[in-house]
Amino acid sequence: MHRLAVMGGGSLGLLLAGKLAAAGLPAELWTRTEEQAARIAESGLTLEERDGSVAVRRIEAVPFEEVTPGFDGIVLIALKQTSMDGRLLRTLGRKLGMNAGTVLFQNGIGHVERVSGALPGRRLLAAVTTEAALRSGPSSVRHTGSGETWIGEWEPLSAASDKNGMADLISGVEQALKKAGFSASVSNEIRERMLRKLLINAVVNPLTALWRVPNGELTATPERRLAMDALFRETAGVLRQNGLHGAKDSELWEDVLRVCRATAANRSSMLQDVTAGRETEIDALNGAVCRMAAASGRDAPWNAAVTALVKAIQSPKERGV
Ligand code: KPL
Repeated sequence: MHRLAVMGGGSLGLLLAGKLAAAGLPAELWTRTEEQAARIAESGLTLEERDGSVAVRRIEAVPFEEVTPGFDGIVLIALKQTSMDGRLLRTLGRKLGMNAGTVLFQNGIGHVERVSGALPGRRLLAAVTTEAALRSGPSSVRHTGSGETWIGEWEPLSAASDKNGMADLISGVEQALKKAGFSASVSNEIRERMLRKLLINAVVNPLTALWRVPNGELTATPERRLAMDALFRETAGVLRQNGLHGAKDSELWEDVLRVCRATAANRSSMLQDVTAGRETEIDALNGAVCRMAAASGRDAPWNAAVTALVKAIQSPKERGV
């Protein structure tokens, strides 16, 4: 069995780590701070399941800087795009051995290229998940919405790639996620999945953050639905020019509504960031849509507006300006 590590002690990272540990898998958690690792070492990781049951799981928690170089297992990276700066990627490059496999769970796009550039020769998978979780403290998390997780190779294998190694990584990740109780499947079209998820996030995240409502309340009034619909149409149009194909607009719209229903009580990751005074992923979501639109010579006024408005929520102090 592969050694497993979850990198990132936010909502998704704690959920993944807690559920892998609950399934008895050999998982450890890499945190960004020493304080969080110490807290989890002391009191365990508290996981509240969908049915309301609560259990404390023991899991080895290690501050990322102290991870022993040469890790050759599978690392599930559950950090926000905003945390994945050049310094962190260089450190990751030193921590991972040449046989390590990496799975990227970030929202948005652009991260796979950046990470693969920083980890030459390592096997890399992208993951898309619609699981929802809420971190209630440094060592506790609530599973607030069950979703689907897809994993897949970013680029089709070249003739020179290690096909066996890649197949082993894919099945190792799929089995571990399933054993942990997630609905996981392998996708041969992970870029399409990422674009579909980007469309969901580009509608749900900024609007929930601006209106300060849980996902289920986005559709509560005709006025909100009007804004959702406008942002959806514009974003879908831009993404269609950038590789999104295969599904009709009505199916994509149904995807958005399904996520709002399935995660009705959940506060989106962007709303959580805004209320905690953290930097948001707006640049990797609606900002990325604006950049794609500009590259194909079109405007994306709704995306530009929500990007500007979300950025303006943060106070100068929080932004370090
Ligand atoms: O991915 C999410 C997020 O909050 O970032 C959704 C699916 C919208 C769940 O809240």
